[in-house]
Amino acid sequence: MAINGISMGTKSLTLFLALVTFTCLLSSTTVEARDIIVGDDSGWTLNGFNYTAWAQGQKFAVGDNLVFKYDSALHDVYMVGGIAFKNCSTEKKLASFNTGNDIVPLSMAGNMWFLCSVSGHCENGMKFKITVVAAETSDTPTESPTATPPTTGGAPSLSSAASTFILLIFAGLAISLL
Ligand SMILES: [Cu+2]
Repeated sequence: MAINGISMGTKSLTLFLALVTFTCLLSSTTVEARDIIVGDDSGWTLNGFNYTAWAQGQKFAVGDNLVFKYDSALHDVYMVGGIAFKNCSTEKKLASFNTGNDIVPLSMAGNMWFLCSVSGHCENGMKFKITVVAAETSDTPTESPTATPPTTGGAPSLSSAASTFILLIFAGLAISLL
């Protein structure tokens, strides 16, 4: 009787630990911030690199960092709005950087536009738009022309619902074994 009780307790404990481990794995794999180097090995430069195509081939999520690597004597980085972007205008900049190794955190979902303010550089390709999606989603970004950052409600609640579901399965399993 006593031995039986101990073995049952151990079984429950094992299940509990398995549940905790699983939950930790679940949360650690879904949130993974990355440093995305603009232009990959080319960096941020005026050499005919197609930044528009580059940006379209990337996935940008909240929590990632955009890293601009360039010669600060030759280029800079301006963050602008959609209309300014079209016109290569820097009059209404939202932010600007010029260290040559600029790290721009992608802190919210929505569109972001970047360009180089040096005369002629934007017109010659040093510009690109990105669409930042909420973390933990693998959906394709919505093509909204205006920057209307969606609230980050959908994905995390879906993930937590999944965790709850898994928790319930484990709980049911533990009870059935008792
Ligand atoms: Cu430039």
